[in-house]
Amino acid sequence: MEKLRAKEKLNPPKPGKCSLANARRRKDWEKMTKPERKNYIDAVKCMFTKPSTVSAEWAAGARVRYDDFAAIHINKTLGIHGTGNFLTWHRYHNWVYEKALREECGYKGAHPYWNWFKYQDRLLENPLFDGSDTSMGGNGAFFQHNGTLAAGLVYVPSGTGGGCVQSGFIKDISISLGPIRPAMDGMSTPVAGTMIYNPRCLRRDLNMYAAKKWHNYENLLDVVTGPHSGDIVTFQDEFQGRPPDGFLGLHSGGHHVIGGDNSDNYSSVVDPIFHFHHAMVDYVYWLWQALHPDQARQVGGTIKARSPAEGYTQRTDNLDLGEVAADLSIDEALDTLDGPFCYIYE
Ligand SMILES: [Cu+2]
Repeated sequence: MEKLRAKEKLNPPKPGKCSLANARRRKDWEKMTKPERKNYIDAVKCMFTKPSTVSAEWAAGARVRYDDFAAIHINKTLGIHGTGNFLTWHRYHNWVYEKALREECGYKGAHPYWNWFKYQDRLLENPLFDGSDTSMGGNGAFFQHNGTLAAGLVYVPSGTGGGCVQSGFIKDISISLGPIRPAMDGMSTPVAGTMIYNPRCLRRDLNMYAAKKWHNYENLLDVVTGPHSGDIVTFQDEFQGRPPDGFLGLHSGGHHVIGGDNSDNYSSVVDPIFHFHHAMVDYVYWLWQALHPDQARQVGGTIKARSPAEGYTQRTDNLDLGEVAADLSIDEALDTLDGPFCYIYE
């Protein structure tokens, strides 16, 4: 915050432009009032009733507006994970979703985030998952299974759920796309094509083993101020996780804290909790940028997941959201107070 203020003194915002004073403030779900949470939930329900806006040729299985955001993530999966555009692509995707909630579905606030660093050993008490009508739904029904093999490499023991979500508004919602590569044992057969319509309930397996192991302050400090914070490549690699070393880290670990449909790299976005998880990923990136002003605009890493064969990410590369939004260059996505964005975290 101090660094942001200092920066603003050097570059005072022009009238009508984004500044710290008029930026939207993204909050911890727990810090939002109940009417604010209900307003958010109503907007998500609306995304599941309005029709999809993308073409059937591109995403045949997309039925409702929500599916558009799942379809583009599925479509781009191999070019947005383990890559140099991971942080900015998900930042842009998250922001376009937030904008749709506001402009198409009556949401009044900024996108909330899931604070990973609380409730790790009592996930069902987290106001996000407590199953009340101001939560994003609770755990899945108990489903006997032998855990999850994250990224095909890291074993995560089963949680206490695994089946269909039983509480909150999510229990009445039907999801359309996926699974494509579910990593949880016993999950329904993957669909044959990535865009096939496969209506079903949403599954979760809330997992305290994963929450305690990866969502801890040690891992946070390591990437924001510690040994893995020095440059963008070191930061983003550690943040995303190193599955070959058995380390899922803050980002991948979080998908396995939710589990079930979230065990699927491609279609994890079918669970609306995805956007809370990625808002938190963005919060940590934003924090890292504020703490490392000299490295904040660095871009590094590869175009295809951890494979230099197709070259390295450049600031001029476009973040491609297909039919969901216009292209945005990585350069325009580096600052949350610039480009199309105007938000901060609190
Ligand atoms: Cu993703």
